[in-house]
Amino acid sequence: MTKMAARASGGGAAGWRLLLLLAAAPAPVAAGGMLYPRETPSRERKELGGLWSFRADFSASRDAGFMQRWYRQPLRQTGPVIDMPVPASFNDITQDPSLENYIGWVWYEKEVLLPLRWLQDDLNTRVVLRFGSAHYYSIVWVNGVQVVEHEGGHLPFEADISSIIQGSPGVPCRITVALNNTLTPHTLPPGSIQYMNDKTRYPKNYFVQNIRFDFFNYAGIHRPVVLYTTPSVYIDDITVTTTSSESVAMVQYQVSVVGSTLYSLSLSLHDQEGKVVATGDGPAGELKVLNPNLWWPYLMHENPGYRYFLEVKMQAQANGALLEDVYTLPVGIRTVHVTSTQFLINGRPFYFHGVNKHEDADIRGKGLDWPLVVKDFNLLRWLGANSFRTSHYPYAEEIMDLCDAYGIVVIDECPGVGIKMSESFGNKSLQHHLVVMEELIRRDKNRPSVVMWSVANEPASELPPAAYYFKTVIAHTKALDPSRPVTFVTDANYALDRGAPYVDVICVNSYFSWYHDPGHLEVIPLQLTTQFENWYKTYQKPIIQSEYGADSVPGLHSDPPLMFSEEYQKAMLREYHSVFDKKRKEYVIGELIWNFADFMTNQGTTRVLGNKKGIFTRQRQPKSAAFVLRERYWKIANESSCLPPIIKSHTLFLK
Ligand code: BDP
Repeated sequence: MTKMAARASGGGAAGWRLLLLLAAAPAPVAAGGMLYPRETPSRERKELGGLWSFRADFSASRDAGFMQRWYRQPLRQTGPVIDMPVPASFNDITQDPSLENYIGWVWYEKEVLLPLRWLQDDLNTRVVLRFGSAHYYSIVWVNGVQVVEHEGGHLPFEADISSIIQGSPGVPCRITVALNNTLTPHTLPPGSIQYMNDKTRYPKNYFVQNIRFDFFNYAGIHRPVVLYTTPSVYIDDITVTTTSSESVAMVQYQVSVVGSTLYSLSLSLHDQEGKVVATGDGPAGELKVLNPNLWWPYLMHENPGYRYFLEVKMQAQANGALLEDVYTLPVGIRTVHVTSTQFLINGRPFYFHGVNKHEDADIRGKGLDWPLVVKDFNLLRWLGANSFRTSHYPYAEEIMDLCDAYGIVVIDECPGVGIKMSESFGNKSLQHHLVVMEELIRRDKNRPSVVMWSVANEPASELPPAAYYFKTVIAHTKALDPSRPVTFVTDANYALDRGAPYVDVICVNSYFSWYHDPGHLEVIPLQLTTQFENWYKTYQKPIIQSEYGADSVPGLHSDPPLMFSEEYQKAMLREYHSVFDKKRKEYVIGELIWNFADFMTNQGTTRVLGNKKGIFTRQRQPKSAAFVLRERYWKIANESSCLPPIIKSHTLFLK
């Protein structure tokens, strides 16, 4: 849909080399666990956020950093560096337009002094360097030694650096990161570099990066970087699933330990008061919880987001010492089922009244920012939203933690957005997509808030190879996690979509009166009704309106409503809502507005400093549409027949 023109001093053969580095890299495999680094009696954590040294490689081939091995010395000795905040995107931090639109390798560096005790008992302490995410392709060195390489911008990766840092107490350890934001037809999301060789129209060495998705391709170290420790024999992964009836719940667990085969495991499940409600031992088993407090979505129960805490203790003999590792995992007990007309959470019909979001804000771009995160959750709850989709990539673990804690239901989407080119449906892309799903599920599998996986947004699912592609990705996802339904979000014609046969829930986007019949609000009732009926007739699966929306420029008014005015956005909502209200009595199970807030996109003739379909501005102030939606969501929450009787009358839900 949109294209980004990026000026750079590379191009032609130079640009080719820039891509070559990506192509030569080994495909990552999602092996082992990826537990969130929590402090426990056996684990310490050191935050590496703050200012890092930064240098973009402006050399013609973008490969000076590799040619001159910038990782072998302090970055400042290789040339000029600037301060760069972490976490943050680098694009909007300076006044330099060439950095804003930069494509290629950038370099980050941080020097860290490690606590002496991490270095003393070298055989028994394991030190791990973990990145919450960095966009898009990362190579990491510690003291000049490469420790990890990772493809993909929205998921964590880590490296055991114990052996590299041993024996140098008092000497800072130097962490160097090379990061490349180039997208190719086989990355997720895909993109392509286009060289402009017509010398009469473009300067020498000119190239652009084309993308087929509608948000700015922010790059940088976007999420927290931490060092954490474990004993050398450690709990590597925990997998929990739950089943329940009214009076009893079962928590099935699996624990994997790395570093020794001789260990013992004991588990205890604590309620929110700290009381032990069940115990177990061994690497796999089942815990029985009597009269469980179930995990309920926000607005479906007076105490939503109830989490137990599973304390896992491991003991092992190693190197003549008794090692103990402890990890505490929050656990929500809930079930999810899909019928041909309903989405059931704990056996009760759940109606998604929520939003689509982006990780996006002024200055920090896609960098995790606590004030913004907490503000957004306060706005969601003010709005009466019970759910969101992580359009169009996995969000930060810190955000997902709050969804678990507040009972905000999540459709967890991978970065499969803009899969439009036929080359992006080949085996290379498919294999990478499978790995990304492995990484996503490994990270989020234990989260009660995650009720469904979305493997893509608006792919060209009418193309012939899409059938095999989505059949394979969805089957793989279900094999990795049989406990959750799987979908992808479509804007294809119901009769032509080749991926829809494999999904559990139909998620459909439409922009009647906006991209189709612009200005004609009166066509919405007929077109939307037809849309729902066609999809349902074809598949007999429940349907979520996963996007609908209209741009509005805050403060622009027009009555009668004209496009881009606040009134038009409101009027569009009302037309859609009247159809939702009819169809939710049948098989429509949700409505997610596009979008929660305005967000940055590439420049283009249809974007005025970004996409303005937010019901909040980019600075999180409400437009008129936010009040319409708020009224509606609270009404649904209070009156919906899907709520248990106790909730319907509960004053807690008064705004
Ligand atoms: C939809 C896309 C979304 C866009 C939106 C729009 O899924 O990413 O931002 O259109 O154009 O098709 O506003």
